Amino acid sequence: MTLRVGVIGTGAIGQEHIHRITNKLTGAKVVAVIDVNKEQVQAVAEKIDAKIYETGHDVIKAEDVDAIIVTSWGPTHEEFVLASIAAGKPVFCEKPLAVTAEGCKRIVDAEIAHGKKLVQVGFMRRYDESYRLLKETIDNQRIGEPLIVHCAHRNPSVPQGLYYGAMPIVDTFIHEIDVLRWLLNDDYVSVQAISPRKTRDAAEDLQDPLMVLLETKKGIRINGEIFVNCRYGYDIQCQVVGETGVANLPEPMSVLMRSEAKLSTDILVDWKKRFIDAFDVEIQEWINDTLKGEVNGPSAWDGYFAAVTADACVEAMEAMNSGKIVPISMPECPKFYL
Ligand code: NAI
Ligand code: NAD
Ligand code: ISE
Repeated sequence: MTLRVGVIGTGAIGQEHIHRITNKLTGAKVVAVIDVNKEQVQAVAEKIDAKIYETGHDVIKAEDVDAIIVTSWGPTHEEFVLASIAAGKPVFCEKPLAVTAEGCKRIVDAEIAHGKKLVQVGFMRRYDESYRLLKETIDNQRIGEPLIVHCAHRNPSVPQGLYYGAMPIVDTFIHEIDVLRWLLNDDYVSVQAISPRKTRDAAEDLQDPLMVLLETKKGIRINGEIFVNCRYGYDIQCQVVGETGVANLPEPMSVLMRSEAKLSTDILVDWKKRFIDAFDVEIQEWINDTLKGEVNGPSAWDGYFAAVTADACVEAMEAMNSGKIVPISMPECPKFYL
């Protein structure tokens, strides 16, 4: 059986997912697309022979669409995920699940009321081989109990005018928020934020770089750096300091060169390439699970947890350098998601 997929939002990542479903993965076909940018969606639809709809809601309602992928702009996610649940259709939603914790909670409540899991969130780092190796190292106690995590999320640049305010947290650091909770098998209890000297390349309305200090239930301290105009590359770093050793996230594979009096390796510059294999595994597993009527990837609850943490990080960011420690508290995870 082939899963007939409708994609809402054919921008950068929408096109990436359509390409992988059409050319690399098995078991699914993109039959419906929609984007508010009509020229762009037209060009995408022609390449894959998919039908173009007027709105995201028309895609969700279409009888020949079995499952939905939401890759539109973040603030539209909640509306399309809620409509997919109302239609009883499985939905894969890129991060963030919704732009506020309240929005995520509405999705959690709707899914529980529906009575069956339908929602998966695009936290693809859990599918990345290097993060999986790091998790195995921690789970097998090869560095004892983890005590400290140093991590960095660096982008070469961000689009001027389109990336501002709280986006370093809600759009970028949200990946660390999810993956570190999974990696450490722990939950967060508090956060504070610090602004280092600002780079000259950052827009006026953006604190870049930014540092957040998270504390977990087990007392692990996480020192997170978000630097989205670092210029030199797309660089994701994670170092876990344990009782008996230190474990580092493996670097992406690159040829070790001896040339022009230098010993060097390349650094990637594009997020699409850094996590290309993780995205493939993530979407293939989503297709396979959806065909079986299951959801096994990051859930709406994970999306909600990330959003509650992100909200606290934003509150801490707004009180930057004041020493304010913002508590992070979550209700008990409902049985539905255990
Ligand atoms: P983008 O701006 O390239 O694409 C978004 C598309 O959504 C645009 O084409 C826009 O016209 C369309 N759109 C917006 N509102 C719409 C609506 N109401 N109905 C239909 N189409 C609508 O953005 P990009 O980079 O593709 O990001 C999209 C989402 O994917 C974001 O939520 C982002 O956070 C997430 N993302 C996830 C990544 C990951 O690493 N998992 C990487 C990049 C993006
Ligand atoms: P993008 O701006 O390139 O694409 C978004 C598209 O959504 C645009 O084409 C826009 O026209 C369309 N759109 C906006 N509102 C719409 C609506 N109401 N109906 C239909 N289409 C609509 O952005 P992107 O980089 O592709 O990011 C999209 C989402 O994917 C974001 O939520 C982003 O956070 C997420 N993302 C995740 C990762 C990741 O690493 N997992 C990477 C990139 C983006
Ligand atoms: C983007 O939306 C992503 O999800 C990328 O993974 C991240 O590195 C980037 O900062 C975000 O804007």
